[in-house]
Amino acid sequence: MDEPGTIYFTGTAGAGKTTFVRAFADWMKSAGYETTVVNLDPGSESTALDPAVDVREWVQLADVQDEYGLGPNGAQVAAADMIALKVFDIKQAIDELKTDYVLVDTPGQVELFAFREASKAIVDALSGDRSQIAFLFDPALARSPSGFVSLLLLSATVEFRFRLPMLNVLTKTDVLTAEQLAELSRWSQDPAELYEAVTRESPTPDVQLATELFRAIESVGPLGGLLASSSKEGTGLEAFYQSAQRVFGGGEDLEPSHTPTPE
Ligand SMILES: Nc1nc2c(ncn2[C@@H]2O[C@H](COP(=O)(O)OP(=O)(O)O)[C@@H](O)[C@H]2O)c(=O)[nH]1
Ligand SMILES: [Mg+2]
Repeated sequence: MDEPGTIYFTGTAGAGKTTFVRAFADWMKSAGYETTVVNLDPGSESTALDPAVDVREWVQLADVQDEYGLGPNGAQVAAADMIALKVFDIKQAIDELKTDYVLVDTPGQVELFAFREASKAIVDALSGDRSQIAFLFDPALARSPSGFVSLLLLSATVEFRFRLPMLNVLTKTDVLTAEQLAELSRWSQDPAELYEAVTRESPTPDVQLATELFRAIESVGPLGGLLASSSKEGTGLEAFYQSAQRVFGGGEDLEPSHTPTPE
């Protein structure tokens, strides 16, 4: 069997990573595909995710805090390094399940995944080249032009750090009006529209900074479009699968491992 394809889900705290991983795993199952859900957050308190492989089996944030007398942030940093030491055990647990797709939920705060050397070591050891990263855009931030640009830059930073294919996903579209959604879609496709919105938002824009940032955004190219989804309403999950599959398989569809559930 080929190495499974692994998707890491990242984005700002509360962007909807854990909820999306669960919704997407359920959609995959109903479509007849097997996935392995992995929790990489040692401090996760979510009961909804139900991961098949859970890093908390090896490293628990509360224990790291107690043992080393650290606060939650210090403990997360220490825990990331401890997880890197356990990565071969984690990989073995994933490999034993032999599924085509591995979905990895990462710690709540994006910087823990994006800026720790340990994360790169973990990604290399778990999945090597058969990896991609889904960067989730929270509408609470993405709704304003400056928030949107900040998320694009953050996504580009993650891409720069990991050098892996990125899928940008807008979550929680159920909280947006149709007009807001259409506007975000235009911003994601047309830098000129976004530039215009940014300069409109701020009465005295720092023109030079905005112009330089836009040049960077255009040339690194994270404006490849934004997949819209709502985990609550179950929308955008099939489109996400198709985009992810294009990256992994060059477009070929997986063979369902069991009969899809009828709608
Ligand atoms: N309305 C709505 N809320 C959502 C959706 N997805 C997640 N949420 C809520 O957003 C909050 C953060 O979600 P969570 O998955 O824990 O985010 P994470 O920190 O990125 O893992 C929770 O209160 C979720 O219930 C969605 O599609 N629609
Ligand atoms: Mg989470």
